[in-house]
Amino acid sequence: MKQAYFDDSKFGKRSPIRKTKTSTKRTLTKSDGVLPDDAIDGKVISVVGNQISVECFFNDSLISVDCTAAGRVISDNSGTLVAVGDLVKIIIDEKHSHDDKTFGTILKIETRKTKISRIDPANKNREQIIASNIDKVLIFVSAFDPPVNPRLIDRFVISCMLGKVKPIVCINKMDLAEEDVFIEYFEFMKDLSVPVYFISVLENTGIDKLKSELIGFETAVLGPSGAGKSSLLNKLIGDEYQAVKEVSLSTSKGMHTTSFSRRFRIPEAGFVIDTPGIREFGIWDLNQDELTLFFKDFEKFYLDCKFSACTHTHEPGCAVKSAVENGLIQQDRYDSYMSLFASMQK
Ligand SMILES: Nc1nc2c(ncn2[C@@H]2O[C@H](COP(=O)(O)OP(=O)(O)OP(=O)(O)O)[C@@H](O)[C@H]2O)c(=O)[nH]1
Ligand SMILES: [Mg+2]
Ligand SMILES: [Zn+2]
Repeated sequence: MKQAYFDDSKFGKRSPIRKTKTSTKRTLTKSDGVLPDDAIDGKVISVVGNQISVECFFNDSLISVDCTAAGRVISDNSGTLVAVGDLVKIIIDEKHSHDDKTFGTILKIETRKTKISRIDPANKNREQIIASNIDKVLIFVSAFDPPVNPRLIDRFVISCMLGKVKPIVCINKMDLAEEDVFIEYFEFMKDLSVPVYFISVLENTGIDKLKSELIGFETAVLGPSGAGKSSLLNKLIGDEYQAVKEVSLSTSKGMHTTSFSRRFRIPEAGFVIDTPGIREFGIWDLNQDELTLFFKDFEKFYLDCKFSACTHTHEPGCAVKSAVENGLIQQDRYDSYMSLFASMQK
């Protein structure tokens, strides 16, 4: 009989341990923490409150383990303690496990290689990790109902760059929109090296091209509620997805709205993470002086600004502002810059 345990005495004062119950304070530095011999590697596939589903190999088979975090967890990550995509060390609680369910405890969270995060809407001083260790983020919006929100897309793109993740933009519900207008509008994304796909899940157009961007990669799908994220994943994944949907339906009073993030295997290869609709998206950890670096489409203009430290907000002789006046930069794009600039700390 082995019990999930964690021996505090193995860690010195400078250990990167995060208390999970009594404190959210970080005390994170290097440590030579030793884990129990029977700790195994796993990957977080969903987090619902403090119920964490971890996939791992145990007795030569791939299983899903229902985990909770230990009272103290080793992690040198910032923000949310456990996020979908995290690589973890767990120990299986054999005493309480049975044929149908395996339980376990998370002892350690490995350093996140990439992430997509935002300012926690419930606490502006905290970083909320939406997904970690992903290759790409599919910024998924619809042309209509809900309409495109260019500022939200710009924020997602910047956060991807900060989190070392490749952004891809997808505009769904093109069955309801004029294609030419949208294609022209998103031209500037070329300067940012961000691919843009125009699709209709309903009419099954553009899906194959988009799919080839996802196969073999780990991708988080993010966007506003109702854009059609789950409809797309339903199409890409099929049966496994349906099974989860049935479960969430019974708990959400018949609504189709996704209420928690979950990782799914793409049958051909790779993974996608379905996430709940996002209403607010505040960029974590970016200050005003760095903002222009993320507006690469402004680059060909701002070298000509009169002042080298031009912020492109009020200065005379600003080449960015002239480009906006001459229609070389879209007004929307500039408004996006201004709105972000105003929302940021110096
Ligand atoms: N016209 C049209 N409707 C679509 C298309 N794709 C999805 N829808 C509809 O849009 C609605 C929302 O779809 P969902 O897939 O639940 O949207 P979601 O992005 O997962 O929403 P949340 O889970 O709330 O974040 C559903 O009624 C879909 O049938 C499309 O290509 N065209
Ligand atoms: Mg959904
Ligand atoms: Zn300027």
